[in-house]
Amino acid sequence: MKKSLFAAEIKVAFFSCILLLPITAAALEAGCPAGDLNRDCNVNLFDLGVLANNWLEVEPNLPTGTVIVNEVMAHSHAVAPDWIELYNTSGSTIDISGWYLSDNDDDLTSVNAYKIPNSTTIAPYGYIVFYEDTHFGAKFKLSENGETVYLSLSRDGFPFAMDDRKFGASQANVTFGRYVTSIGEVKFVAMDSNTPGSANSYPKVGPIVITEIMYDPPASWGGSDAEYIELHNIENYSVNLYTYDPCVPGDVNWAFTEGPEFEFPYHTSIPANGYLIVARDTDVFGSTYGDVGVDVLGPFGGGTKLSNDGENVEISMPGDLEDPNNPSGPRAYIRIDNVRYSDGSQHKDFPGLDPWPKGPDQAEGESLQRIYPNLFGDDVANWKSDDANPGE
Ligand SMILES: [Ca+2]
Ligand SMILES: [Ca+2]
Ligand SMILES: [Ca+2]
Ligand SMILES: [Ca+2]
Repeated sequence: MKKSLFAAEIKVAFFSCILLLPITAAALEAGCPAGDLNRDCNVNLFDLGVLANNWLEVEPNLPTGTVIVNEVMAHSHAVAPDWIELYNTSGSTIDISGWYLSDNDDDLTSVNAYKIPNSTTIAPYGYIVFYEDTHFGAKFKLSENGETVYLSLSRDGFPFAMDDRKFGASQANVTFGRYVTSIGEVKFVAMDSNTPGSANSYPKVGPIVITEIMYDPPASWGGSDAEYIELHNIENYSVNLYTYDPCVPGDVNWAFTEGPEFEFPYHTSIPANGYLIVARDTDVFGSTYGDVGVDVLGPFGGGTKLSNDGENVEISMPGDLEDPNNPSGPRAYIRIDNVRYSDGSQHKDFPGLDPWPKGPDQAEGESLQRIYPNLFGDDVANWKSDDANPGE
């Protein structure tokens, strides 16, 4: 009831204030759409909430994003609680008494939202951690298969979302945390170590990383049939691209969960510090590049190709079945590595200048190559264009 009243009231506000949209400098800098007021690069109900907040000139008059969801543990050890870390991005102490944590955007501030106790403040540039067992667990629990955490407050019965962070399925005892790339993109990714109450660690990298993407091979090589992805094991031990699930017979395979369709065949592994190629067409790969000295798997499924504009390529390991009693039903996958590459000319995604190298997009035999396998992969600063070198 309150929600529909809220929406109707906001609509009036939206149309009467349409010329006064307070587009934030941060949103423009980040290349987010006009109308994105809470810096999440989406235009949705939360932005209307921000607009209403500005229009009504009610408390708290705190810009959204001042206090943020900074790190989340959603898959703790059996006896340890899950937790949510908040960070105060400002130089002022902020009173968050009566604010809410929730995992449901239909219920930001009511029955299943956790209300932060009175006299709760966060110091300038400080952290605060809320635990499942002593704080929010009676209201909601975090899913190890991934979901969204919302930080909100309520004014006059209306919810205002201050920040939200979506995260994927998590490995046991691995947190998701906020990480800002070289060009200012905010990522919420698996962390190398857990840091409740302090600055986040570097992202978790490996054991398997994407090191080369040949997305636009020359026509004389076979065009898209000569596409491939190179994977690299950065560890000093062999890594199996399959896992055992007690709920199903046999093993469950790793797969590309974004990009070309491909599930790794039975008992694939990558040797210590070794490489593996996944080719769109293994015959064309062999005739084009010869024997590269490492295993070459393929083809991509369903006729899929690597986009010549750019896309997200993501390799994942199997997580839990959504329903343990239905072994053939849907399953969560845990991201191991990904890169959202571009071809250097997608100005719609990168207003001004697309920073990705143009070389791989020229169909002249260059590919996109990771510079440092041990550093975070989903950042343009870690990629260059160079002559194809599959298998090394
Ligand atoms: Ca932290
Ligand atoms: Ca292509
Ligand atoms: Ca292109
Ligand atoms: Ca290579």
